[in-house]
Amino acid sequence: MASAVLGQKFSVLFDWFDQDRDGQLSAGDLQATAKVFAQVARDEDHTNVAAIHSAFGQWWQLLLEHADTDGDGQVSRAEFVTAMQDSVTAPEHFECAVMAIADAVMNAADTNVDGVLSKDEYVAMYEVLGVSAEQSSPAFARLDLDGDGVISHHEYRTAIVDFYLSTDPHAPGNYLLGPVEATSL
Ligand SMILES: [Ca+2]
Ligand SMILES: [Ca+2]
Ligand SMILES: [Ca+2]
Repeated sequence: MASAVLGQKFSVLFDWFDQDRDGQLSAGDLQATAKVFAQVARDEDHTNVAAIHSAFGQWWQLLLEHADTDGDGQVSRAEFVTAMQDSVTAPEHFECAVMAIADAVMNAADTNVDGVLSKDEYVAMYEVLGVSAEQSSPAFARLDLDGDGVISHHEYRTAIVDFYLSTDPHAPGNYLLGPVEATSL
C-alpha cells in the first residue's frame, strides 16, 4: 500500500544511505552507512558496533531480495521506497533490520548507562550522524512524549515505529531525522 508520507520519509532515508551520492544504493553504501552509525559507539563497545554492522547487513540482504529486481546489485530510489513499505517494515523483518540498529544506537548513545537519553546524549548522537543541534534539539522535545526531560527506550522505539510505519504527517516520530519535517512534510 503506497503512502505519500512514508514515501517522503523513505526518500530522505535513501539520501542518508546513498553515501557515494550516485543515486543508487549498493552494498558499499550500506557498509559506509553502518560505519557512520557505528561511530556513535565508543571503540571498545564491540557489542553495539557488531550489532549495527550485522543489522545493516541484514537490511541490505532484504533490499537485494525484495528491491533489486534486475539483479545488478544496485537499488534505485523508487525500488528502495517500494521495498521499504512492502518488505523491510513487514513485521517479520522490522525487528532484525531496523529495530536492531535503533536498539544498538540508543544503547551506544547512552554514554552514562542510565537507560535513557538525556538531551546532551541525544544531540551528540545526531552530531555523529551529521544532524546539527539546531535540527535535533526541537526533535528531542517532540520525541519526549511524557515530557520528563529524557527519552526512554520505549519513547525511542515509539519514534522509530512512527517514522517507519506511520502514515500520519504529524506523527512525532517523523522528527526522528530532524530535517524531514522542514524540507518535505
Ligand atoms: Ca550509491
Ligand atoms: Ca543516559
Ligand atoms: Ca520521556
